[in-house]
Amino acid sequence: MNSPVAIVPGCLYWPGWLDREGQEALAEELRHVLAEAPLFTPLMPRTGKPFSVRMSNCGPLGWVSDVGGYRYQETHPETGRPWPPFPPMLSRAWEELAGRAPAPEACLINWYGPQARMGLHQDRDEEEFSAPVLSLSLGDTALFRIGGTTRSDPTRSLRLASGDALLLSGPARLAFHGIDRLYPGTSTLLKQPGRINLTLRRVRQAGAGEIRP
Ligand code: MD3
Ligand code: FE
Repeated sequence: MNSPVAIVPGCLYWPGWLDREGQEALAEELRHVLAEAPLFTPLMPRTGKPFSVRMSNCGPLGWVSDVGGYRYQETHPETGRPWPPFPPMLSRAWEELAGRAPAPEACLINWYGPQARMGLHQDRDEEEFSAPVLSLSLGDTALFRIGGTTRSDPTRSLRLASGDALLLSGPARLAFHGIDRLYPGTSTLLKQPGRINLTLRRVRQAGAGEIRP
């Protein structure tokens, strides 16, 4: 599995966690997920301004955003259907990298076109912050930035390339982070220019029987 690199406390990084063959297999699994749960354009709460990133989800719960707010829900906001199950490679990735944590309940799929970005934010719509978040990147390289738990804390930047894995736990779980830019043309994996980021998350608090010793 290779030793991870610590980026900031609680943020572990596995460059090239998936080789090209693994990336292709995961991209193929995602094509099936996205056929069932098409990408949608989330809107900012209150203002209704569209995100530059398009999104979908798989697993029991999915993260959505519209004028009414941010939330996790069991169905796709446009089709009304339940989210498709986690494809096998995502369950295995959690098993391998997040180990003892309770099972994930949501995987947010972010699709970035060449001009898309994601402003500095915290992920705090979950009820469970003691479980880690696991991120996998596919396609073009992106410039990722992570700081501390206050917006004005100093930040570190990292290029996330296709096949890279990142695990956020402990003090990094509530760190401000974002994507400043893409480097178009840095990967030939996807059939169109752009990038996919997958984030596996625990949403609800785990029951007593679910925490592995
Ligand atoms: C640090 N995604 O989906 S992945 C997100 O590349 C998100 O699409 C970015 O931020 C992307 O919320 C960054 C790395 C990441 C994901 C979740 C985190 C870093 C995180 C949650 C807490 C702290
Ligand atoms: Fe985030």
